[in-house]
Order: sequence, then C-alpha cells, then structure tokens
Amino acid sequence: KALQLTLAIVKPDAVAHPLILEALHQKILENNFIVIRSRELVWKRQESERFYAEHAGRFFYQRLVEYMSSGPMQAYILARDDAISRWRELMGPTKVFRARYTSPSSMRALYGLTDTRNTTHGSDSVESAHREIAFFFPEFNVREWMERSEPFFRT
Ligand code: YYY
Ligand code: MG
Repeated sequence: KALQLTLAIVKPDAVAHPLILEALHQKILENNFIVIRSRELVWKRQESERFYAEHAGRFFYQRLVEYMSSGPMQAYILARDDAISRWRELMGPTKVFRARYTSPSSMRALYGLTDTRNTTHGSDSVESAHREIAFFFPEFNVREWMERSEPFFRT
C-alpha cells in the first residue's frame, strides 16, 4: 500500500481532557502513524462553517459548527501507508452508539460523548486530505513533501 498523508483533528472535548488527549496520542504512535505537523488552534465560527460547508443545511450543521468553535482543538498531518482509511478505521463510525456496538475499541466508542462530540476527525479521500491539509497548514506543500520523503518510507 502506498504512503499517504491524512488530516486528523482531536476535537475540543478530547483536547480539554489531558488523559484522553494522551490516550489518542498513544493510539497515533501505536498504529505506526508519523506526526508530520501538529498545531493547536481555536476556530472562529466562520472557519468552522467553511470547513464543514459540505454539511450546510443538514439538521446537525448548526450544532456541529458551534461545537467545533467552542474551544481549542489539535490538528495533525499524519503519514503512513494507507493513512486515510487506517485513521478512519481507528476513529470508528461517526455515531457514537454505533461505534460502541460495532467497534468498541475505536476512539469514538471509547471517548465519544454524542454524534457531534465524537472525539476525532479524519479526511475521507485523497482529495479531501489535500484540501483539509491546506486549510490547516497553508504553507505545507504535499507534493514536495511526498517527493522528498516517499523514498525513505519504502520497505
Ligand atoms: O466523516 P465523519 O466525521 O465520520 O462524519 P460526517 O458524516 O462527515 O459528519 C461530519 C461531522 O458532523 C461528524 O463528525 C459529527 C457531525 N455530525 C453530527 O453532529 N450529527 C450527525 N448525525 C452526523 C454528523
Ligand atoms: Mg466526513
């Protein structure tokens, strides 16, 4: 499987609890992800709206936008082979109750509180990973990073 980058977010509730944040960091490392970039930030409501624009009009949009601008979060560029789907697998399903039934050891099952406060975000395709990486790390050049780093990740 090819080396990929994905954009991960630890959402405000999880950042607010040091032990949960630590457990998530441990998951990242245990699962052979390499942290390429990491930053802490707080979204203005407008940034939250823009990031989740694809969900505008859905019944949960307002509460999602509000929640995601309710406190500090942590964003990461993560690298490994097949990073996008491997990270989503670790997150578990969007809905916390479904996560608890189908993937009890996933991050959302363990630490999620509601379908909105569901611990983590992960890009869902190569296109969204590129778009989301640019959103959080505008100075990061994915193509250049790949060209320089990919040879060192070959096994
Ligand atoms: O990609 P993922 O985060 O697993 O789910 P999406 O369907 O893209 O929804 C994005 C985001 O919206 C989700 O992480 C929480 C919120 N949300 C919600 O609050 N209530 C729902 N019923 C569905 C999604
Ligand atoms: Mg999504």
